Amino acid sequence: MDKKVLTIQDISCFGQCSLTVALPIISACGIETAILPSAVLSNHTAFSQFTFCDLTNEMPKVKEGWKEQGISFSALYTGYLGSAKQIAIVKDIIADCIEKGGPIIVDPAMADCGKLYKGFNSEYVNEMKELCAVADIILPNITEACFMTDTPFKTELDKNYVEDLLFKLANICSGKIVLTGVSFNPDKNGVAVYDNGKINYYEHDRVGGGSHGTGDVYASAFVSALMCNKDIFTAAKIAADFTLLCIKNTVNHPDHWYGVRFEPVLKDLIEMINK
Ligand code: PXL
Repeated sequence: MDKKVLTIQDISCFGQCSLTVALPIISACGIETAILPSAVLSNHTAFSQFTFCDLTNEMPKVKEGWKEQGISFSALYTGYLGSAKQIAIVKDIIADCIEKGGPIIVDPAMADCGKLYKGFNSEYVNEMKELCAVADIILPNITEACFMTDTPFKTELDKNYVEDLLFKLANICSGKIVLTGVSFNPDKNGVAVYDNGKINYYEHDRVGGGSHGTGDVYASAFVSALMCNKDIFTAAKIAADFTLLCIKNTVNHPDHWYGVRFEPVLKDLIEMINK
């Protein structure tokens, strides 16, 4: 049977993040993608204003409907969740709708640049740690890793700091870790992959001064590559190369500050995955 991924995150109607990024990217890579929206926003929360319709109460009804009809998925990928209460609901979905052994991939999308996104607090961080505990793979950025491990956030990183973060995360989550935004030099960016006590790094050029929505593009490309049978380090590397291509395709468009122009380079992702 074909693989089916379920992704749970918000719909920001405008702004190229969460589901409006995950659905096109994973589908374009040939993987059937089902969605469960956690909230509907007019646009993401980096804009000065946004509407927010919380779908927490709808989610258990959707899950029950799927359970009754025997609908299940081969993998789960979660991103931005609308409330701390949703984390318990996601755990029920894992129990009832994800096939045994299907990878649970959690992007604890809640913070960046040393700060939590608007609307999140320490209760949400604690609940997110609980979700990471049941994940097979987590994809935090440095800020999220700091919040989850009570580590002071730093902008200048060294290997000791990164490895300390990874070992602390490994105490919270029994799975593998792909830590993003690992940069030891202002001209470079990269990822560190923790797998059973071993750490591997992938470094690439840094372009531009930071873009919105790249965490979601990264996680979606990672899930796509993983579902196409790439190993975790190769998937992490492909996702980094694709995200960099998206950033290169956006830096000369200052009006496009809210997300990255990923659509014209989707074909490059498909090529990298099929190589
Ligand atoms: O890209 C992460 C993200 C997802 N969803 C919403 C957001 C953000 C980041 O700001 O606000 C609603």
